[in-house]
Amino acid sequence: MKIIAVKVIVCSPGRNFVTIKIETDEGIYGLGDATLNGREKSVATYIEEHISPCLIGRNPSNIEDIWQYLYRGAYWRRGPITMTAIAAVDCALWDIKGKKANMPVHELLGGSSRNGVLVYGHANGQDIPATVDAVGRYLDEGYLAVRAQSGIPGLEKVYGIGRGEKFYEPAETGLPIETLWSTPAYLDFAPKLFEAIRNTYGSKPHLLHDIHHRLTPIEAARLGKSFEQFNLFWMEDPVPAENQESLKLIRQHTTTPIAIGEVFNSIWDCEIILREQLCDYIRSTVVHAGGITHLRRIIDLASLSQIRTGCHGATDLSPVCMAAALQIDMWAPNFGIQEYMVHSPETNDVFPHQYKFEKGYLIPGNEPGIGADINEKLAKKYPYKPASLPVARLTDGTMWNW
Ligand code: GCO
Ligand code: MG
Repeated sequence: MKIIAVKVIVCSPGRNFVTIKIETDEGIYGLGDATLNGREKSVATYIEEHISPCLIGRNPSNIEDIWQYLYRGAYWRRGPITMTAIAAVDCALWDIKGKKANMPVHELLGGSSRNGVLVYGHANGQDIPATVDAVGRYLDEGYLAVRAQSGIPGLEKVYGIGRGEKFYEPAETGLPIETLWSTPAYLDFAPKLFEAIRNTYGSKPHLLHDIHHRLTPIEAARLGKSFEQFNLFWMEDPVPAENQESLKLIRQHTTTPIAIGEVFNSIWDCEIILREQLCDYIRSTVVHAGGITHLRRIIDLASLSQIRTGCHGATDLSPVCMAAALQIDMWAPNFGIQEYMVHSPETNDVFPHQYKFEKGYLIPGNEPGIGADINEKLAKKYPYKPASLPVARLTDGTMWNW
């Protein structure tokens, strides 16, 4: 089998997506998500300029060799652009291998370890009562785990609070919008949100919360302690983790579980965290962490420290990424949970897929490959629109982490 074409499809059915389609001389093709929110064109160009020409004529069965070629052969290793581009190729090659073998990818990874993939949905509201109601709607729909984010009094445009309840999308057309952040206001407010949710729905639902890299380690330690009485499933990205050791301090002070890693792009970003058991869930997923081949290595290293998976699954990751992540989730012995934000109807039309939500779980189905496709004709109707993620400043104007 030979690769005869590599297409990069950029489209915007509700938001921007970059998709790679690798075609073979046997008529089988594979798909991979290459979307990096706000930097879509950089990845598209990287693939077109530096990857596509190297793939033509290669045997797509040699996934490992192609991965090593693209990683070692780049000389400039790692980084989100390179690793997203490699991830997309890797995912498309696994898709081809699955289709050729007539098996879903999880069968090739070692078979399924469970019947379905536990997912969490995103509830958000402008204030505590609205967020409590939003959590209730997810529970009514059968979700067993819900992430809750609320507006904070006095702060405009807080992370996680959407225009529509289900289709939260932080990237806005044009240049980055500026948002405000106040750590004291947040630390005072956040425990009250979870107190209200537990008082309304009791102890059973799994509750999650995303801090989105805003705190210092000692602040995160304090928040984790105040969350303990509400038994969170996790607190996510408490600190930016360029400094992996910074999580040690949080661990010494709180038993609130920690999830981290959606912005990591290789095993080297979490090596210390995983070896030293500094988190409980690793958030990396297929598209930003070097594909199925590399994510599997991260997951195996995590398993040595009883760290479980919690793959990123926001709407800026296309259904192609979600389908691939579900293949990993079905296999991973140390699976924890999968994030699941419902895509817009336009996105779902462009990316038909077989996974389905049932009673709190996603069921990936048994189609060969990863189980997602692209309608290229329809994709053409949604041209790329430049959009950026917001930035954040403290109330005195200092630049902060968004
Ligand atoms: C999450 C993430 C997202 C990111 C987004 C950035 O936990 O789902 O934090 O909301 O902000 O994916 O592109
Ligand atoms: Mg997050």
